[in-house]
Amino acid sequence: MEKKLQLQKFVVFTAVLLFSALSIPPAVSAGSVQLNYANFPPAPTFPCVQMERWKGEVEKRTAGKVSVNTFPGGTLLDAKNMMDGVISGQADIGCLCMAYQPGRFVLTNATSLPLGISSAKIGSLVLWDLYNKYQPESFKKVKVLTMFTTAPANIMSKTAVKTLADIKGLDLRASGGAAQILKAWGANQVGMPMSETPEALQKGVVQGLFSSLEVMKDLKFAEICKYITITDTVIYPFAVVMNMDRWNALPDDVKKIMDELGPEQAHWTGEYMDNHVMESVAWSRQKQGVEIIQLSAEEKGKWDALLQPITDKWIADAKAQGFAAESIVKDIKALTGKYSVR
Ligand code: DTR
Repeated sequence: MEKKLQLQKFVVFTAVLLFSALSIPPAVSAGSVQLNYANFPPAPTFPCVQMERWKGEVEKRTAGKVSVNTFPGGTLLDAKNMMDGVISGQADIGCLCMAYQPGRFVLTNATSLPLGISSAKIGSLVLWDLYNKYQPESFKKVKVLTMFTTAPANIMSKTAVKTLADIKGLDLRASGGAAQILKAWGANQVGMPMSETPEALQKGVVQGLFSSLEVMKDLKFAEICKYITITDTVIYPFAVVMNMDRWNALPDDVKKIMDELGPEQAHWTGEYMDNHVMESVAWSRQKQGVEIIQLSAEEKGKWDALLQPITDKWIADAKAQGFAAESIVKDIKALTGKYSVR
């Protein structure tokens, strides 16, 4: 009798266990595909804002089939390891600033030449078209999910810069193509990724920086740099890349959604960046007492004249490496014209 009861209890117990196991949704119900997305700068900066927007859109459009875990602030991959870290699969997706490896992304970095791209939106559309036209070798090992650019770069400094004499010998942090520009103006260019800049400014390693102005607010540089000199010079190209095996393993409908999102994300990020620069400048003036310096027409003429040889030098160097350098520059100018009149 006792034994029979025990057996009955066992059967009921097993049945309950089986039933509940079958009715519990699988552990990965948040998304059957989980992707890790690495980014190098801190969360409030624009590369991370666009990352969260992309994550939101992908999760929404795939109805939860894909979930994206984001890693801002270099917690998964830092600025200089981004491309190789994605190629080797340390992260599934990574966001990189091409200027940090100028020799690696020669073709797309040509958008950083002083060619008169006046906004992040125009820059992003130009870059996306340029990439698709030339399909550069440097991105062959990854799937490119989107590309976008910053707004034009300006000088943010602790002391006022109104003339070439003021910038002479000034230690300014900048990356990539901007190095040649600052050198041409006589500054002492100090190269480092944006992620290292707050500390360098605080410690006095540099007296300012050259970049797009949204960082005055996002990284609170306005608390240290009380002057902005408007030069509206170069934009910086960025790419969001995905590990090729992870991409190939995605279901076709997910691939389609991500492909459609590519140009849309470029456009969204460009617009976000342009609007955010305006907010940042207004905040810097109103809340931080930052002075905005406009160079006089005569002074600006002198500054621009010093930049003219830079594009010619890029053409000569890129040609020597086998790039269709003249056509690339011609295309950038034509695309800039096309998107500027919209
Ligand atoms: N101008 C480049 C890229 C850049 C501009 N804003 C941000 C914010 C966060 C990271 C990178 C950038 C630069 O100076 O590094």
